[in-house]
Parts: sequence; structure tokens; C-alpha cells
Amino acid sequence: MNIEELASRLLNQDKRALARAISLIEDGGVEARALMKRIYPNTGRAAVVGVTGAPGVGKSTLVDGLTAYYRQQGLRVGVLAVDPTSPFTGGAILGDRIRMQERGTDPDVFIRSLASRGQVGGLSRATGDSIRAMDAFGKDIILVETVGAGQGEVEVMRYAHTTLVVLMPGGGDEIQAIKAGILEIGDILVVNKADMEGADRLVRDLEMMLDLGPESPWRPPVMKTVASRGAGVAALAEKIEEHRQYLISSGGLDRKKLDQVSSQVEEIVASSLLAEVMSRARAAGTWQEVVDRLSEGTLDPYTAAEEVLSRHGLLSEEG
Ligand SMILES: Nc1nc2c(ncn2[C@@H]2O[C@H](COP(=O)(O)OP(=O)(O)OP(=O)(O)O)[C@@H](O)[C@H]2O)c(=O)[nH]1
Ligand SMILES: [Mg+2]
Repeated sequence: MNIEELASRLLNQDKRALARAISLIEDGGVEARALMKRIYPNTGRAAVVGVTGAPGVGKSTLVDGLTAYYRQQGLRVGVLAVDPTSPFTGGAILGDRIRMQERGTDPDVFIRSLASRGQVGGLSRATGDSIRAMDAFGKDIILVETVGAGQGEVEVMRYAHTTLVVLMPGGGDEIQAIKAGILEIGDILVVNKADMEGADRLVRDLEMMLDLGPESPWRPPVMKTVASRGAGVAALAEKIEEHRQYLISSGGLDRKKLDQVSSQVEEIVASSLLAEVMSRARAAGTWQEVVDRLSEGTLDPYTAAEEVLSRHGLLSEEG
């Protein structure tokens, strides 16, 4: 199937075309770039909600509950489970896929997982482009689940318009989350497993922490849920909508979208330049020469990079 045909099938809501598109995006080759160029004008409509938090806090259960809620509203839902921690297999996410299988038979729900193939940068690009593909397909809302407690999901969450940071009582993971800078990215803090002891205390601790934080026109609300029973999910969905309205009225949504797309352009320029310089340096034998001198110990990495750039970079005579 050529790219033109794939794009038109995707835009006509052919689920298999969407699945194929995301596979191409994961591979990250020229075909994916051609596809993204073609479908870009059809993007920008979907609401993107990120769900992050430590392993096992109930993110997938919550995503499942939100999916059910949105389906009742007649909205078309895309779910993207992104795992920056486990390369290749996406072990944790496999379980989610099985759990979500029932939801997956609903023609208006599309579920897909992305696992790290080694570099966080590649996963981040694939996440952004997969969200765009789902958006162009016609999803009204896209839920992006990502696991862990570190840079990986902060990176992935920049594609979300509204980010939910999920915590559970007794995990002590709020300390971890604070340390890793995860709480700061939360537009809504969710205390899930509110049926367990310590939920109210965790809510109080989080509120206190928010009191100490900088004043902001949007103070992240702290919501309690029991995702396994669907309790609190409707109220959470209402808060998500409230945040979206706040973003729209404050101009924050347009700003976020522009920030995201312009930083993507920066990344594309950077990686294209890198590829070009390296291929010239390899072809001219400069690279081998530099590596040889590094191995002899007669060259430091800074001087080495300067030599490569001065001979093959933008400022070189070669052009
Ligand atoms: N008691 C209780 N258990 C819950 C609740 N929500 C989810 N669980 C259970 O917690 C476990 C983990 O739930 P998941 O939804 O897989 O959690 P997750 O955050 O997606 O986990 P990872 O993707 O592995 O990081 C499952 O056994 C759920 O049934 C809840 O509100 N209360
Ligand atoms: Mg999960």
C-alpha cells in the first residue's frame, strides 16, 4: 500500500490503516515522514490526556474507567500506552492490553502500546506522531498512559494537554514523585485506591504541598478515585474538561500546541544535521582518523568534535 492510499484510508477511519501507520511511525523511516506530512492538516482537534504515576497505582484501571465514561458520552477514544522503561517487550503493558481487550472490541476504541527501542528521544517522537495519527483518524480524546518515575515520562507527557499524576496511599511514592519532578507536571493529582487506608492523609499532604508551592491561576485539584469500582471517575472526567476549558480560555492550549510543534521542528533539524555531518565525516575518513587518535590517547573529545565540525559542519568550506 502506498502512503497516499494509507493516508486516505486512515482519514476514512480504517482501523487497520491506523495500526499500520503507527507501525511505520515506530520504525521512524522516510515513509512515516511522508505520512505525517500528508495527515498533518487533519490534526489538532483531539483532546490529549496524559496519565502517569508509579507502577501499579492503577493507571490502566483508571484509563479503562475513563474510556468507558467517554464512550457513554458518545466520544471516540484512542488509548496509547507508552513504556519508557522496558525496551522491546513492554512487559507491563502487555498485561494492560489483555485487560483492555474487551474495550478493544468496541469499534470506537483504539488501543495501542509503544515500548522504548533504546532511546527516549525515539520513543518521544513516536508518541507525538502516534497521537497525531489518532487525532487525524478522528479520535475525540486520546489517553496516554506512561509508567515510571523519571525523565522518560516527563518527556512523553509534554504531548498531553492535561496531565494526571496518579498516586496511591501507603506507597510513599509521593516522595519519589516530588523528587523526580513528576508532581510538578500534574494538572490534576489523583489519589487512586481511595478504598485503602491512608487516602485522606495523602490528600491532605498533597494539599499542604500545593499550599507551599508557587501561586498559579490553575491550582491542581486533588481527586480521589477507586478506579477498580469506577468510583470518582465521572468527577475526574469533569475536572479534565474544566482544565481543558481553562486552557482554551487562557490561550494556554494554543501555546502548548505551538511549543510542542516548534520543539519538534528543532529536534528534526538537530537529528538531520547530525546525520548529515556524521555521514560526511565517515565518507571522508575523518571519523576513522578521529577514532584512531582517540584510541592512541592523543586527542580529547572536545577537540575531536571541533575537528569534525570544522571540516564537515556548517562552517566548513565543503558547505
Ligand atoms: N484496591 C484497589 N485496587 C485497585 C484500584 N485501582 C486499581 N487497582 C488494582 O491495582 C492493580 C494495578 O492496577 P493497574 O491499573 O494495572 O495499575 P497501573 O498503574 O496501570 O500499573 P502499571 O501499568 O504496571 O504501572 C490491579 O490489580 C488493579 O485491580 C483501586 O481503586 N483500589
Ligand atoms: Mg498500566
